Amino acid sequence: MEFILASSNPHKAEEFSLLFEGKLKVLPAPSSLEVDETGVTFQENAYLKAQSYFKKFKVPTLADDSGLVLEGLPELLGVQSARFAPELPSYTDKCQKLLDIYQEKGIKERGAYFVCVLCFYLSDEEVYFFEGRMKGDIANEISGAHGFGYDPVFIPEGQTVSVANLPEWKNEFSHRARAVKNALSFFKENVDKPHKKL
Ligand code: ITT
Repeated sequence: MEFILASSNPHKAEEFSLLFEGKLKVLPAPSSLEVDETGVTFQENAYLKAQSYFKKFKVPTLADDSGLVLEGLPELLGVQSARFAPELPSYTDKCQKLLDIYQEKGIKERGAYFVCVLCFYLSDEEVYFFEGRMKGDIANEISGAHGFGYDPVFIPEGQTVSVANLPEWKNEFSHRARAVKNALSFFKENVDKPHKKL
């Protein structure tokens, strides 16, 4: 099976190429599309992205919708994670702004989790979703040079440093890695059985 990746985020493509290595063929899309992410859930937005690329390129498509959910500020990021503080061009500034909001509002609840929903759009009749999560806490300061987005301010459960310091760990246990594992075990289970339609 071969899929194109319905994403314009090069960091996601990089992570997927390690995660799918030799197991599922995921190719870059011929070009990237502007998709209005109007859904209110990660599933809806993953579906909107996968469907738009499928309609345009007419080949099986994989989309990722992901984000960071903050227990103490549930409205702030979530499905809007990519659209937080649009006036700030860099993620270092966005991460700092996030930390400042915790400080200014005196928010003690620093629990958070990343969510990744994958949508495999094989045809209009055959669409599969897989989810992965990574739990942790929002750090007190920015640290680490790996990863992307909010990695420098997220300390995963059981770790003492941000995920931006833990590239190998992230590749094994991130929300994206867990969603990919779920997808791979489903496809392995089903592709080997010819009576099942895929
Ligand atoms: P596409 O929609 O084109 O795939 P995007 O970056 O806009 O790219 P999303 O709408 O799924 O993707 O937004 C996800 C945002 O959540 C992303 O821009 C980051 O800010 C954040 N995010 C997702 N996964 C992350 C990760 O592994 N580490 C850090 N931040 C992450």
